[in-house]
Amino acid sequence: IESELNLTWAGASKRITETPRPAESNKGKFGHVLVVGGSYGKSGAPAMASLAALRTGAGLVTAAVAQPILDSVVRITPELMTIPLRAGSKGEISSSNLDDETLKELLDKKTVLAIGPGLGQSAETEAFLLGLLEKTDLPAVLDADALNILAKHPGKINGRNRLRVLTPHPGEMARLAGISTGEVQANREALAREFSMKNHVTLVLKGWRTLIAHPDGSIAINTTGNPGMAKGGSGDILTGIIAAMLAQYPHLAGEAVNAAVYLHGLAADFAVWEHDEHTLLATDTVAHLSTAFRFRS
Ligand code: NPW
Ligand code: AMP
Ligand code: MG
Repeated sequence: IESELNLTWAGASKRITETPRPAESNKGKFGHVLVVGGSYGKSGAPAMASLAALRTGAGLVTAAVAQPILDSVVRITPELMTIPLRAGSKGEISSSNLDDETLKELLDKKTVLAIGPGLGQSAETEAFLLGLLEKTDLPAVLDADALNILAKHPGKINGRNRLRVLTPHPGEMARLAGISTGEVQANREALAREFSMKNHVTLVLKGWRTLIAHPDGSIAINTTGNPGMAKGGSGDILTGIIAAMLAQYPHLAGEAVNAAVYLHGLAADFAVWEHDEHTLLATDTVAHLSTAFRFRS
C-alpha cells in the first residue's frame, strides 16, 4: 500500500470545506468535546487539551477532572465548562465516578471524547477508564496515560464499529507494542500499519514526521512541525485539536485527523518564526492556530 508522502492541507483534508462555518450556523453544529484527564501536578495537560479544542472550533468543550484540580484547569480560559469528579489520593479521577448518574452527566450530549492527558495510572483511574470505555461508543481520542493503561489491557483496545484514535509518542507506542522505543523508531511505518489494522484504530504515531495509520491500511506522513515542539504540553494540545476536528467533521473522520496533525505542526512552524526553537511553548502553538487556518494551503 502506497504511503501518502508529503501531507499537505489539500491532501490532509480533500473534502473538508474551506469555509467550514455556514452563516446560519450555531454552536450546536460543531460538536461538544469532553476532555477527561488531570491529576495533582498534571492539571495543565487537560487544560491545554481543552484550550486547543476551543481554539480549533469545537462548539462546546467540557473538561471532566477531579474536583481538587478543577479550579486550576478552568483558569486556562473561561469559555471552558467543567464537570467535577470524585478524586483519589493523587488528585486523580477515582473509580467511584462509574455510577450511572455520573456517567450520564459525563456522556450526555457529548459528541467526541479526549481522554488521557495528565490522567495518571493509579488502580483507581485504571478502573475508571476501563469502565468508561465500556459504556460508550462515542468517537474517542486516547492519549498519554489512557494509552499507558490500555498497554496493560491490550484486549480493551478495540476500535471495531467505533472510532478510536490513539496518539502515542514513541515511548507510549513502545509500551503498547511491548517493544523498545528504539525498535519503534526503526520500524515506524510497518508497526503503525500493523497495529492500526489489527486493533481497528486510527494510530497517530508522533514525533518528527508523525505517521497517521488508518484502519484501512493507508498511511499519511506529516510534513509540518519542528523540534521546538519537543517540549511538555505539545501532545496534550494535539489531542485537543484532533478532538475538535472530529467534532466538526464527524463524517470525514480520517481526513479530520490528518488535517489536525497537519495544522498542529503548521501552527508550530508559524510560532517558531515569532519565537525560536528554544523559547517556543506548546501554548504558543495554540496562539498561532489562527495563522495556520488562514494559510493552510
Ligand atoms: P527516552 O527518555 O528516550 O527513553 P512518558 P510524558 C520517550 C502529562 N504531561 N522519540 C522518551 O523516552 C502527559 O499528558 C503533563 C523518542 C521520553 O523520555 C502524561 O499524562 C503536562 N522517544 C504524563 O504527563 C506537561 C520519545 O517517552 C518518554 C519521543 C506523562 O507523559 C507534560 C516520555 O514519555 C506532559 O504532557 C520521541 N519523539 N517522545 C502538564 N503541564 O500537566 C517521547 N519519547 O514517560 O510517557 O512521559 O510523555 O511526559
Ligand atoms: P507529546 O510527547 O505527547 O507531548 O507529543 C509531542 C508532540 O510534539 C507530537 O505532536 C510530536 O509529533 C511533536 N514533536 C515532538 N518532537 C518533534 C520534532 N522533533 N519534530 C516535529 N514534531 C515534534
Ligand atoms: Mg503526551
